[in-house]
Amino acid sequence: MLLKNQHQALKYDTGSGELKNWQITETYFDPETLGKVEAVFSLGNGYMGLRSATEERYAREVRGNFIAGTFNKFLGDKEVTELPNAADMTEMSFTLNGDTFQLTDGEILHFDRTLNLKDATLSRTVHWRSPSDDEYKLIFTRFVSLANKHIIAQKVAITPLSRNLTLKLHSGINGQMTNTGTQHFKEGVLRLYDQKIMKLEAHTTESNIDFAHFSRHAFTLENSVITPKNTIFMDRRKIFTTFEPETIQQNETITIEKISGVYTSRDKDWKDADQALAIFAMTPNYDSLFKAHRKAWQTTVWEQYPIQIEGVDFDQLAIRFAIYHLTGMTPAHDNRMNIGAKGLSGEGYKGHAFWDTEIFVLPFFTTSNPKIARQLLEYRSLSIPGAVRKARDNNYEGAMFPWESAWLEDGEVTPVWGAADIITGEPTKIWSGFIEQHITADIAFAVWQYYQFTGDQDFMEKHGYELLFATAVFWQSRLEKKDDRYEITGVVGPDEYKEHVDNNAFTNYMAHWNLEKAIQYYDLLQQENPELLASLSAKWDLQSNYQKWREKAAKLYLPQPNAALVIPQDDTYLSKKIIDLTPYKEASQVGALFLDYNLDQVNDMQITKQADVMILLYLLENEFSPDVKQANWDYYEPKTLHDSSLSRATHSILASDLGDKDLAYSMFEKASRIDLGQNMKSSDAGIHSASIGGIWQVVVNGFGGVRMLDGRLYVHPHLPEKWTELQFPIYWKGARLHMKITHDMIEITNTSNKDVEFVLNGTEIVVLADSTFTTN
Ligand code: IFM
Repeated sequence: MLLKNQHQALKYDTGSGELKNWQITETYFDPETLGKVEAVFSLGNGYMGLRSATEERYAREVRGNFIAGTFNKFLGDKEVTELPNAADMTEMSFTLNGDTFQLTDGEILHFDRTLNLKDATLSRTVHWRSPSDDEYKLIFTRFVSLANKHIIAQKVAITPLSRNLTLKLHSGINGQMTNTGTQHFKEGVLRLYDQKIMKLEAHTTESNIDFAHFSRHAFTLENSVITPKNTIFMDRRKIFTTFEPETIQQNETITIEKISGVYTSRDKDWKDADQALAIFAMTPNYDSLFKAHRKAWQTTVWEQYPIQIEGVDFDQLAIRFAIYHLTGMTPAHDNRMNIGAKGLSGEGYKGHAFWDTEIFVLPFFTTSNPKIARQLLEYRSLSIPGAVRKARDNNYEGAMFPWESAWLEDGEVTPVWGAADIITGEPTKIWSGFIEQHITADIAFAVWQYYQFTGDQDFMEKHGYELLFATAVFWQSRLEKKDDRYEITGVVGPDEYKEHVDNNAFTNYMAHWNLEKAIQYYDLLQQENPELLASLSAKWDLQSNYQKWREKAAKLYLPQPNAALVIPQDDTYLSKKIIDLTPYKEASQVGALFLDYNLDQVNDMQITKQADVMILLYLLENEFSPDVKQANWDYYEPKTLHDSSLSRATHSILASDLGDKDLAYSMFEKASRIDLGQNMKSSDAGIHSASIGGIWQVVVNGFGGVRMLDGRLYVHPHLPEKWTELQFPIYWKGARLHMKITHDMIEITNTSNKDVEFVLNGTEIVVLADSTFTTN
């Protein structure tokens, strides 16, 4: 059998010509590392995400098909809402002359599996010798349509190479899927229509969402359509058909198409399963579907975000990989839904949205596709009632956004218990849902960032001002008076290795920023839109809040740099024990520290999980001098394990700001390999959405040097030495700019009909409408 050999599992250079830097190929089959490729090669269109499990099944696979926004809660207090694993429509089992096709049996003479980012297709080529010593060539391709979001299309071509083939195909829809054992569906109707279309209906147990799944098959033998003998088979939550075509001659190729569709009562145009069937029945064949799918990727993704990196092929691939997944993970069709921390590529984090969306992913959309950014922010606006309930339940006012979110009205859905404590043997309590509170300010920050980039006044009037005010109402109620100042005690900051800390610098500064912005926009609306202010005041009691904002913001404690210019991460961090972190920094898996210490012990050491003070220095960068940034980098980075995938991208951007190109690039190299790299255990539970958004930020905000500060656009590139050219688009107040940066010049093309002003390398410039500005 072809198993792990000397070379690396993933190859990045299999695309050539038009496909150069568009392909990732898995080079051998390893039944122990299926999860990595299932997630990293997952296919998605924002409506659904399909893990790339193979057609035939294996013991260690984790099949998954997640439909955005279809959350359900299993019975019991210990359960929280999660995104259920919908019925699997991709399973196919093949019996070839009596041998079941299984790569763990017989011998693999050739294997490759490729994700083509350009066309968003997955393909697999296998040359297999069966246990009976017969050879077969099998080619599998599939895609999840971007043009028709309900559709999965699969094609399999089988050629018997050593003798004629008697084929048996068992294929259908399997609704027996679970989320690691939890079954989220009630049984629904099973039916075969016209001897062709299999249907499986299912209903979520608690949220009562109706699902209708359909599959149909078509067979061709050497280009002629054939109709094999078929036998329908039904079981609990399962409908399959066994197909038995006439004998296939040696070296002839039989091609099987399986077209499947899923529709749910969350769809805005859902009527019932019969209507869904009528729509599915009209779906064209694989080739027509593929044509439309390919065009959709070309026109709505690759032409929309034409980012080019010259100099290092892997880096060009990595930014395309990021954009591929940013597209697949984002429910751009529905503002009642958001982005999960693992996108739609796995069960990890239960499909919940975190600050990952606003701080790590949203900047990509705000800058490159503002319409989608607006929808994502509307989700937060629509979930204000849940945030108000969370505030009330905690004796606060305003909108206290949940650390983890699912349904709009849910409020907090963070699970309370997590991984095992190695000392006590008990589950560790997850405090984030109770006291990781900075997310409320992070959302406000993203609203403002969106507004500054887009100038979208309509959004502000309908959603944005309210979000800024409702969050500030929360903060003023959250602050605690201590002598003559206000503090925020007992929180978890971004560094989740420190629990119940007082005055986490990031939290305090962001809360302060939130209050100041609310004051600023209250003043502005008083002048410019008193009617809107009056209606928001009536809802949020803004008049009395405004006075409190002013008084409390002025007295909110903001930890200042000490004599060594280090900003204390919290009140006690700098007095904690320091240990040698070298073994943990060099460990191949994150979290190695917890093999030696439990969280209580880590709480007492100067060990930081991820960017904490460092992300403060990035988001509020013009509040800190370069000296302070450098001193904090030097102090905190050696104490940071980067145990969260969110960490390295922020560090890379800061290193660019500090002028250390090599450090910035080496941090980028590590960030861009979190999912795409050779660690075959990095992504089993799903890809890392924030890290993927972070890759884009490193390229555009770090190396491209694009920033918005105090409402103005700044560009100050720091091109890595190894790159010869970087090109990317950004939108600024409705104008589309295309940046081309080399080591010798910067060229900015304004394709809009309005002039754009900004600060380029410290100099104010204007790029006139429909024109190109070039430096040198
Ligand atoms: O939001 C993050 C958090 O900052 C670190 N732990 C994982 C979460 C989800 O990605």
